[in-house]
Amino acid sequence: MRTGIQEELELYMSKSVAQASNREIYEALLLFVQKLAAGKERAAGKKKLYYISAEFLIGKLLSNNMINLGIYDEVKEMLFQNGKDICQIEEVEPEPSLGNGGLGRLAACFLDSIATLGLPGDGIGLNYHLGLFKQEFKDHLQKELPNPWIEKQSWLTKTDVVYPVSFRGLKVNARMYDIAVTGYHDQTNKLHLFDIDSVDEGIVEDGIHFDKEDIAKNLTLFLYPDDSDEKGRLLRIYQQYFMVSSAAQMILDECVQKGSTLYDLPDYAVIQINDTHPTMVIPELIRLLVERGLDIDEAIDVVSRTCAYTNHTILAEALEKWPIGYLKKVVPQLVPIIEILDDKVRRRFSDESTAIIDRNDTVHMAHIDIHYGFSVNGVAALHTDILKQSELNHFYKIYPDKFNNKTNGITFRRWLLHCNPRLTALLDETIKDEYKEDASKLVKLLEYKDDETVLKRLLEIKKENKKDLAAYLKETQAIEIDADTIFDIQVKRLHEYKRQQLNALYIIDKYLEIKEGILPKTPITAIFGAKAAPAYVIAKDIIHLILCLQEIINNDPEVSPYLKVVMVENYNVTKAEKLIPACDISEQISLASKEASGTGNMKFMLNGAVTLGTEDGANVEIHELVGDDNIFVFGASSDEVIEHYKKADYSAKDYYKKNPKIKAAVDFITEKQMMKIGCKESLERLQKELIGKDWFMTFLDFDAYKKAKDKALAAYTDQKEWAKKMLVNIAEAGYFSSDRTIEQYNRDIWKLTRS
Ligand code: 26Q
Repeated sequence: MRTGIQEELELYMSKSVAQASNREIYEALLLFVQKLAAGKERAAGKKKLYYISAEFLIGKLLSNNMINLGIYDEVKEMLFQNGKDICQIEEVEPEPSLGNGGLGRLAACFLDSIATLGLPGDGIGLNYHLGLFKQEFKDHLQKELPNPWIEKQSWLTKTDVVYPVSFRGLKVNARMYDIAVTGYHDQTNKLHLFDIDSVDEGIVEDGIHFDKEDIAKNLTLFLYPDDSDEKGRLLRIYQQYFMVSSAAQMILDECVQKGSTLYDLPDYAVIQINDTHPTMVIPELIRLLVERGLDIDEAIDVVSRTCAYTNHTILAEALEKWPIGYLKKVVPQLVPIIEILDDKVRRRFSDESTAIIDRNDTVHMAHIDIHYGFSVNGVAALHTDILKQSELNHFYKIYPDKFNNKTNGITFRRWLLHCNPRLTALLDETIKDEYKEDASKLVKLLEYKDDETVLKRLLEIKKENKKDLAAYLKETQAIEIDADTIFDIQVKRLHEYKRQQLNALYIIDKYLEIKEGILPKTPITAIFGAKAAPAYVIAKDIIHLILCLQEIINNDPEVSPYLKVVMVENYNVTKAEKLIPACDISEQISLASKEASGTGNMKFMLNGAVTLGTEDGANVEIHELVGDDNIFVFGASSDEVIEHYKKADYSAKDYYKKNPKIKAAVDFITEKQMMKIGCKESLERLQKELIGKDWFMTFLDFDAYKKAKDKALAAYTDQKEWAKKMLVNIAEAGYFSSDRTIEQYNRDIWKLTRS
């Protein structure tokens, strides 16, 4: 059949598909998909959700949109008939890098599910021109480069909607750009990204350096530029206020247009505040409502019934606190309002720890959200419990009813249908395609637990995916790996609490064992992918360590047949889509109590990897679902860890002295062969940090990690039993669909009616 799609594309391109270049086809498809999405119904209703987030890590959109619009298979076939490969056309699309990691990716999964469920809800964020930096490796070090992603033809639609935003001594215009968010099947929503016309990419010099004070030119240039100095932190406040002031104006406009008197704002709008980054929307809305005639108490009451807050971290250093002086410098108009909010809190509660402005004149953003929002949620059961019982216990005592849990989820459209077509096909054949609408139906796969053919197919699919990944890594990084080895993967942002260093120490230990003649039964390929914040010195040292290990181990002919190390460059959503379907062992080894949820853990599980993890974040819920036989858990519990911090009784040095394996691995970091290729300063600093501090207790779990990992590696040799573990993981992953998460947000917090 010569489809309508082909005709339309050829009209756009003025040439036949067969003769067009991949880029021409990509651009024509983009126009076609945009037109199709524009024709879809917008989810509507009296009340609407506004999901405000400084990050939306949406990934490439072409294939995802085509899947959601139901034309992917048809387009793929049509291209194939014309001698074109859809995968190569996907390669043309740049990935928008509008997020750091989990929090941004979660926002993107949520938009997909909100549209899919037909709920009226839009995303609001910023249009960073150069996004998060692009990572390159040079001399075994991370180098940061700008990552331009906006091309002449892109998914962004420029609108005529413009709002004035005032800073101290500077007034700018915020222009709204829109990206259509297609749901699976018929509904679409929008992602609104605000920007200013005067941004100038020309001010970037030498990597990602630029003049941090030239706000008119740099405001939406990068995602969270370096906040290690005051100028960077001030720029962050400029960005945040720019985002929320535009958002607040837009929300009020839309609500008034729909008939709101503003006194009834909560009937028209619910605002989900994604971590504390958009917190200033609370005082900004109050300010605007007062400007429009409400008295301050009414305004505070209305806003408090409109805003809800999601917490994504318990790490003290990630909880935003700003000196009031910063706010006076950038947004003096908010300061009197924040002072009133603080005053009201102080009148009601004598407990200093719940104040908004503390004794040092520092504003605690989360405290604004908790006092002046109607809901506070954590992102996994354990995380919410820790918030209630320790981290935010003082608030929980005041507002027990505000606290609730919403365990994170992922969209199966991207993280199964799109990234793993082979597994999708097997599921379609076995359990039929009901699971695409209702992820809980995946459990039907359990009926095939003893079906030899299905188990064999699962292993074959994994092998094919591993071969694809091996080919990709050979092409992109000239690294050769073997699909017959175990693919053990840890991909996520580099942070000490995530403990990539624990994995690296294990690798050193294994290297030393192999050198002694103790050989693993199945060879191991240890794969990492991680970006480190540009100013996070120890994180960059850990990347350096892994890159040095990669060079030494892969070039050692005695060791490399049994062990290889790969550090994937510039880990991002696109690379995740290639890595995750090819994984055997999913490394989720954060120090218990520190990883709020994790969402990579869910993506790996869904694609048939077996988790090696601590009882942290959503790993706990994965464990409960799959049972002891289908996961490898290890390490200190969150209670034990919290107790260690309380008593301050963990001493890395004691472990180093008493445990010969730990000592040998840590000593290796600065041994001759490492120093020969590595940077002395960096390796010594890391070693010293580990022995002298090790704030995230790497050594505490070393023995348990080694034992659990060796057990997992041994289990892999029984392929049939392993395939059963894969099957149970896939079957039980339904719970982690973001459709379930969004249903729960809507049931308990948003209360939107479906159109
Ligand atoms: C804070 C202050 C100053 C500068 C930057 C920041 C900052 C920036 C980004 C703080 C936090 C973030 C991002 C946090 C994040 O990604 N959190 C992750 O959220 C996921 C979704 O809920 C969870 O699954 C992860 O466990 C959590 O780490």
